Amino acid sequence: TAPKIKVDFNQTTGVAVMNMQSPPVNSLSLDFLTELCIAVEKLEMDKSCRGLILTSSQPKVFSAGLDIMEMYGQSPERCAEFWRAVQEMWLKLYSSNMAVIAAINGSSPAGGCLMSLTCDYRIMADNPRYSIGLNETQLGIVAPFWFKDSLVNTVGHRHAEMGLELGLLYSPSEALRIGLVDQLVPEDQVLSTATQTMTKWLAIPDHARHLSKSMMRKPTVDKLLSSRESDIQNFVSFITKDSIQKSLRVYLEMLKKRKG
Ligand code: CO8
Repeated sequence: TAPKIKVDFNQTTGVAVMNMQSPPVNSLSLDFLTELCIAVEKLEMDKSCRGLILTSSQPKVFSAGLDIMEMYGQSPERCAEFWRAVQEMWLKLYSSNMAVIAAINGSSPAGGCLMSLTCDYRIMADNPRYSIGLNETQLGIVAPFWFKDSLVNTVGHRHAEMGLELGLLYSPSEALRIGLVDQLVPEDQVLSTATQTMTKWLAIPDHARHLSKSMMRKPTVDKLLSSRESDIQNFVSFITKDSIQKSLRVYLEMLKKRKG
């Protein structure tokens, strides 16, 4: 099968661009997450790689979030394996020593938003058709505490509370206003702006930036590290409930109907 992640590493600048290229919408399947984690780990171990830009090769979509088919009609064992991979993706990106910039060139709901939240800086295409947010409640599911923590750490308690309860998907300008993204640029400048911005982040001595990042993020990371297994159990028992499976089915049908 075709690779779902394409990495372009520029030796001269020390910056890697990670393109998500899993049609149609870069949904985060177990295979996708496994590939992504391996790619991040490789770059993390390469001391010459100091910056990472996350972006999408798919038109109009950064990432549609977790692959709903991984949560629908699957065995508890498979759900547990999937959830561990979601945790691993978050842990790797959120605690990366690299400067990580999200070049959000399309919609970024739920898990796509989570992935953006792990980055140090977010640049989004200024296209009102795109949206970003943790919309889990709209699917009848609930974002776990570390999704919530990532959001609180970025937009503060009040916007996180309202956004999570209502499952809000924000337009780029609303996202900028609440600080969910840091900058809006025309669609064709997202990647070039990310590259320019990276220069500024890499001008800071690595050790000082690492320690500052770690100081800000370690308590959030440690919280998940110390409760990984119970978080998996919570997910599995929640997602395999008949009522939740029914909500997911209704949502999937809505997605298909809305089409065309
Ligand atoms: N998973 C699986 N398939 C998906 C997903 C997804 N997340 N998103 C879209 N698809 C499928 C569609 O069903 C469609 O399939 P088909 O071609 O067979 O009909 C295909 O991808 C293309 O989708 P669209 O036609 O909708 O493409 P558009 O370009 O019009 O729109 C969007 C792109 C905006 C990304 C749109 O597809 C969308 O809104 N998708 C749903 C996004 C979403 O709500 N994701 C939430 C996933 S849940 C999550 O990430 C966190 C869960 C936390 C766990 C909670 C603990 C219990």
